[in-house]
Amino acid sequence: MSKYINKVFTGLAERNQEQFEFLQATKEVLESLEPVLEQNPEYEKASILERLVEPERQIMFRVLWEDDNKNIKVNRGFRVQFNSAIGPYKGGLRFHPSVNLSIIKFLGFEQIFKNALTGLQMGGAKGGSDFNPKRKTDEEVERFCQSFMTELQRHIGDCTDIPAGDMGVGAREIGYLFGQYRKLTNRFDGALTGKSPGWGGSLLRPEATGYGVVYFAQKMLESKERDLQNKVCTVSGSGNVAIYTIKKLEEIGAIPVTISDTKGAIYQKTGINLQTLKRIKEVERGSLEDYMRAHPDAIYTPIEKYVDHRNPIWSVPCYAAFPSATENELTKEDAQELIKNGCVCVSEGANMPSTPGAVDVFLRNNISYGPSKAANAGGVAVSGLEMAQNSQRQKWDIGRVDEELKQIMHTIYHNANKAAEAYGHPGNLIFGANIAGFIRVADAMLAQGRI
Ligand code: NDP
Ligand code: 2IT
Repeated sequence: MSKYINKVFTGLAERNQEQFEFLQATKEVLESLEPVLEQNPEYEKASILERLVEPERQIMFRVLWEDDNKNIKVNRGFRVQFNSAIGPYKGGLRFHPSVNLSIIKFLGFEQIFKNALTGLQMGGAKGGSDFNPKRKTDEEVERFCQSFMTELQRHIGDCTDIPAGDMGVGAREIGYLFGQYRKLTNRFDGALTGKSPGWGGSLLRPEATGYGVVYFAQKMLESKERDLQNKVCTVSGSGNVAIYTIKKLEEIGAIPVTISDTKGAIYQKTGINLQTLKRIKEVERGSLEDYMRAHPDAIYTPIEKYVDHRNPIWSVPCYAAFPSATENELTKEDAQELIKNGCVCVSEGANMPSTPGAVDVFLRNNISYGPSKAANAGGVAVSGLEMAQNSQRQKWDIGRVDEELKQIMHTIYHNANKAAEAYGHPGNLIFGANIAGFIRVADAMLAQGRI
């Protein structure tokens, strides 16, 4: 770390003690910017780093709702509007009991660079709540979403800030949130993305993150004259990102053999059955224990049986791995195990799923490693396309959206690769993605003055 970067990070760490995820994400980005700052002293002169790590606005609010027994419940709501130099704030909402300011800030910070990489006009933001949608009735989720939006609506808008889904926020939640937004503002506009295609949503938005992760992996492998055809792949998670990663992998002839959730992990040698998975997770909102009833040939390991708390998925020999559950789910030991068993590619669906130790192992072994802010940008990219369709009051056909998504993922790969090379770290896409995203945002900040 250079003296300037070290000073910025030390100050940040002092001001944000205990925000471990936020400091992990900022440290990784700041470290990779050293060669850029050396060659471009104007960034330091304009204190771009100090400005970049401080959110433009952070909103925290009380969310009061009634459960089905008329008990009053109180949750905490968040929206961190991190940076709007290249477009209105944009990023998902996460409903999960683990949500706190550190997690929302790390996700919002990552979103700045991810959104810049898409080439679209979107700033970075993230929000959510520590509300747990699990085992809640539809009516309870509806009341929570209405209360959450009663506050959030004053801070968002199609030219200001455009939230979408993330963990725990899917089509059902976006529906309730949009209904309340429309009622309170008297506007039908594109202030949320991930809407249903029947009322303003884009085709392919549900599939976009998972499809994009696979397109990115294909691009990385193509540069080494490799592909995924007939290759065994491991996937973690079993939500939106995991499901559509698996769907695309099947479509291109790869064999995804694992899934996991908060209760355990499944290994099915012959390949995961997408229909069963979709039924359990999208319709019944159940757990993977139920998967075994339909597929007794699969192997289920409940979380209590994990050895040393390690997910058994990463010990399954595979050609490519797609971590798609949550942050820091893949450790240094998992990474070593993957490499030992012949894995040549990791494309990250979740945000920051690999610990710094795991990333280090991937880089030292020179595998094709697609960091989350590049590899999973397909979701927000199609959100950006949904915004474009809403502004035009038009609906594009699925072929057009898929073609644009593919193009965007390919461009992200090329730009990250080019930046990594230009700044002395050829092949290192974590450097490349951070640098390419940074330059676009930093130049916009410079051009727009001292604000
Ligand atoms: P979902 O809520 O649809 O699914 C999350 C999945 O991960 C569930 O299967 C959940 O299990 C599992 N999970 C969550 N926490 C843990 C944990 N601590 N240990 C093991 N499993 C866990 O979320 P998404 O698929 O949308 O999001 C997954 C990841 O992808 C997140 O990191 C998110 O930020 C990222 N992402 C999402 C995008 C999107 O468009 N949705 C876009 C880009 C990134 P269970 O079913 O038991 O709850
Ligand atoms: O992490 C992410 O990129 C998302 N959850 C998607 C955000 C969006 O605005 O579509």
